[in-house]
Amino acid sequence: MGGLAMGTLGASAGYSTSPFVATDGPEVLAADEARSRGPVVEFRVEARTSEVDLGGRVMPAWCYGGAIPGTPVRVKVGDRLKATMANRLPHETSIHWHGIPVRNDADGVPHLTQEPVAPGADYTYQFTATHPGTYWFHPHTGTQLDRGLYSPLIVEDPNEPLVYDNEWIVVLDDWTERDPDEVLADLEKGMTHAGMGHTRATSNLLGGDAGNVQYPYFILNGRSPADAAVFQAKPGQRVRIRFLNAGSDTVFRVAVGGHQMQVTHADGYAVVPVQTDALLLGMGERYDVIVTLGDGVFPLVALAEGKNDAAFAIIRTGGGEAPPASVRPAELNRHIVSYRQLKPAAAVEMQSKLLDRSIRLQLTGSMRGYNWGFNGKRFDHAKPLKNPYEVVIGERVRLDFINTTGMFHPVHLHGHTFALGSPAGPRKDTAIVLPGQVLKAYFDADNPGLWMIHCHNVYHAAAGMMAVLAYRREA
Ligand SMILES: [Cu+2]
Repeated sequence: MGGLAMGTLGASAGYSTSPFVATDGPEVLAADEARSRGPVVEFRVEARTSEVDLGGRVMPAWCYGGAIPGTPVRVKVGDRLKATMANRLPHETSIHWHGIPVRNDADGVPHLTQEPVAPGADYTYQFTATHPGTYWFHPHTGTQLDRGLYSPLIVEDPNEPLVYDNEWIVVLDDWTERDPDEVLADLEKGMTHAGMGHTRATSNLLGGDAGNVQYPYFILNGRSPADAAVFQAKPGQRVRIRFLNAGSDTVFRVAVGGHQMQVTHADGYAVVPVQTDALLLGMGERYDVIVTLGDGVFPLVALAEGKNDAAFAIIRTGGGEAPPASVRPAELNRHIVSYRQLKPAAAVEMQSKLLDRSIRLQLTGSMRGYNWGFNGKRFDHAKPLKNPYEVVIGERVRLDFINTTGMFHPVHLHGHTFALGSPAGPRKDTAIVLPGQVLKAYFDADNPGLWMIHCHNVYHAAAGMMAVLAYRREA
């Protein structure tokens, strides 16, 4: 147990001599104090090896609590979480709470915000659930996420303004029996599409190259199409669906046959409701939608973009034959809501303020060298503070992601939620940058610490497309 006794790492990161705040420094503690506090809610997460049944095929996996996805954790906004992770894996690990502006020393980045948790050890994270929404947690070590370690984290709002009858969580993932570390080694050797032979995954929606890894399975709530989940409801009911892409190398295009979806939240933050036929989810992205259900049996299809396969579930409100897993509803090829069409709800719109700092982050690298990075530099996992990007507390900051590569990248910022495109844009923590595109992400530097910026393709991140955003100590 060492969750709160973090002084050593802060010191080894050089609190007394470093120009940057320590992960448990006074600025970090002051920001944490200022956040709303509810009751302490304790829970325990066991990371362990297991076997999962993906519809008749039993395969080894690493997961939280022995299941894929791990059992969703539900808390209320303002709750002060005290989460103990028991590491029963044969490897060191940690947990990152994706999308939550945690206290910096609870962010779960090994060698940056904590020392890795050794096999057999426990570690306690403490942070406040500051904002309602759909979040999730996963490791931040190498390719561990692709072994099945992920779980939804739902922060409920006691004054929830949305009205609905049912709520479903839909977690999407790409799955292979291969050891992800071997897949990464193949990619680093220059096998440009590991396991894919000469097949290239391509998608116009993603500007070309749609992924590097061949997955034999695409799973929805841990189930392959052969053993699809069945969601039950009554005709006319309004259901809130929380979609989460926990995949490592796959974008999903999602639709419900015979239905439109009303998008209500992006990455946990409310948007002005907008109707769409389909959604595109990059790795790490979440959308909440409301669907008013018809009478019958309907397919929920999550196309693995560019990969000629899909994850699948069935929605049943009445009698009739279930559609086959091969069905491809017309909605998939109709309107797909774009970032531009998303507007933040008034309550979560960023206030206008003069820009204090912009940080240029050119996305660099190629499949051939597998040398993914920012500004030509690959992240050095052993020396995370080697080339940090600096901010000062209180600044309005803009990150300019400039994709000079031939491939899309879902970029993710820890500890903050940004406004996408302009300060009036939707609030998100993860967004796809297409090849040749520039994506601007505005945020307020209000959560001091050392935070990762990285691509959420776990293979790209492991290969080096990561950087650290470091708050300077106040003079
Ligand atoms: Cu990437």
